[in-house]
Amino acid sequence: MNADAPHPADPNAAPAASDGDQILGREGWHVVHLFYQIDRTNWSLLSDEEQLEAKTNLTALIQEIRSTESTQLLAFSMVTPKADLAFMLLTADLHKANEFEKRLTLSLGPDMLSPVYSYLSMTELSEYTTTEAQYIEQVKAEDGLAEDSPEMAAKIEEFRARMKKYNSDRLYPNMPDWPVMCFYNMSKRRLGSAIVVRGDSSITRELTDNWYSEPFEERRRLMAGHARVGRTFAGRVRQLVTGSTGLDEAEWGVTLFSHTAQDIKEIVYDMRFDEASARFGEFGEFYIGLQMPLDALFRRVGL
Ligand code: 76R
Repeated sequence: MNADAPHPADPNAAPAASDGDQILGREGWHVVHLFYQIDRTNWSLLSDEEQLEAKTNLTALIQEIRSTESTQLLAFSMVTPKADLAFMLLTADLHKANEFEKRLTLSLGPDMLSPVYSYLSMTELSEYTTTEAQYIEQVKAEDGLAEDSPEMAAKIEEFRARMKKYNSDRLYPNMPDWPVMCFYNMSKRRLGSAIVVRGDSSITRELTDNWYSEPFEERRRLMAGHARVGRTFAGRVRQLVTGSTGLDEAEWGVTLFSHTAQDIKEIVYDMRFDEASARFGEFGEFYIGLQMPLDALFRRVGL
């Protein structure tokens, strides 16, 4: 190669284009799940020094991303050959998400990491959380407190603090370092109406399940049932449900963390019986990964 020829783009060089501009949500973070296969042939063609340099590059990039404000990066060794290696990136600015994603893909050199699956979503608040007015009604009914009593004022104060923390945990989650990660996408069924031809040849139109045609109160009731099942896994499963309607293939990304694969299997199984999932749940492919320190991860995936 001509020594004067321009160098191939340094994957770790910061790009100029997005600097200064930011694409932020009104609230919350962008979330990108990235799944890669390692090209074993290309990797084996590198010398020991080149392999070491490539790994040093990737390590430096991961550290840079992890030290970026309002940004988290998790790395996984994937179980089963659907993918070898995966990252989950949470960051405020979509330009940053895009930049980091491109640089991660090139971090070991060209054609070393081939994307096999990816998912773009955003953290979001739930539509169905209890409002202050609902909470007041609940306390009035359950504890018999008057609306203007000091006890009620204290309860409301407590409720506000709890909701503030709860909402902030949903929008700006602190991701756990629990070893087992499960990712899949999910949509709520929307079949609309169907024409049904009866045995006597009469034709009728029957409404079939469509989440988006259900009234809000019904959706809220269903989600409350869903949350009740979820809470039986408190301490065993941590979940982050991120919205992806209009951003990717399905309507949500579901990321679960646990200490054993069995807990994942059990929560997903139990949820299937809950009306919200039984009637309305539609699921994409499941990906299971293991979270571990980088040096162990590199060894595990054969880098
Ligand atoms: O966030 C909350 O705790 C409030 C209640 C709640 C909402 C609004 C909640 C609780 N979820 C909510 C929303 Mn969930 N969740 C899933 C799956 O595999 C399946 O069948 C479903 C995949 C799991 C395993 C899970 C776990 N959840 C949602 C939504 C958005 C629906 C919408 O907005 O229309 C989806 C797609 C979804 C899916 N959920 C919980 C859990 C768990 C463990 C909880 C309890 C959390 C806790 O109280 O600690």
